[in-house]
Amino acid sequence: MNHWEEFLAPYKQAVEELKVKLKGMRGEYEFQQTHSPIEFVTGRVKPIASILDKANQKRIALSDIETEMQDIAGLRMMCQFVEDIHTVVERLRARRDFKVIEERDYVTNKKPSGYRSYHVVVDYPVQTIRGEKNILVEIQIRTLSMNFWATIEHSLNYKYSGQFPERIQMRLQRAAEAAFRLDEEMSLIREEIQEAQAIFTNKMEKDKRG
Ligand code: 0O2
Repeated sequence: MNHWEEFLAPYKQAVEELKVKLKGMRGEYEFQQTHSPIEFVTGRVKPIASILDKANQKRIALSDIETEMQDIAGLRMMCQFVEDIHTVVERLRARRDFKVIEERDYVTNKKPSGYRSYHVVVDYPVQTIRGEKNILVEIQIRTLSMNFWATIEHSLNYKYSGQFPERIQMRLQRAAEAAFRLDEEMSLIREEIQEAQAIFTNKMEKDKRG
């Protein structure tokens, strides 16, 4: 095992465990046949090249990345409605298997790029053969529409290394505003949508039972 593999092993474990746990939250809502504030959950360990890039950009010494880089282990929780984001954050704060140590609300305070999302940094204890190891994990909570925008912007960022031509920059700003308005519109008809989804789920359950 090389140095990086050994260093990243507990981060991989944390991501795998948290994917199971956070997907489990969604499962619980499904059992209760109530609206789930969680649509889906993804997770990843930051690739080594991205860790090195970020350390370089932010002038973080390699010996400090464990404490200074909070998103080596990252989870994303996607929600249908902006209101769901706040429900999810409350559930995360109430959990006993990790401790929320920092929150960044880019939903209310969007970034200059137009990025919106709610970031929660948690201190998660991983059990290893050498004892407990505490890992920082960043959980990003966002709506489907925020996720759509961020995914597209992230790919473009990769292509242009953050130096967008003015035309693309303007389009991205407009797309961010459109995504924001889409969330607002959906929130206004949230109750109707949730009622329709409940009717649909009940029908599927009845059909399954025959
Ligand atoms: P990747 O590839 O997703 O891992 P800073 O970079 O200083 O603004 P900091 O302290 O790193 O902030 O933490 P922050 O802002 O809470 O979270 C950084 C992560 O949030 C990024 O990780 C992205 O995942 C996401 N993010 C933040 N701003 C933007 C943005 O403008 N556009 C998109 N698409 N995502 C964003 P990485 O390491 O940049 O990338």
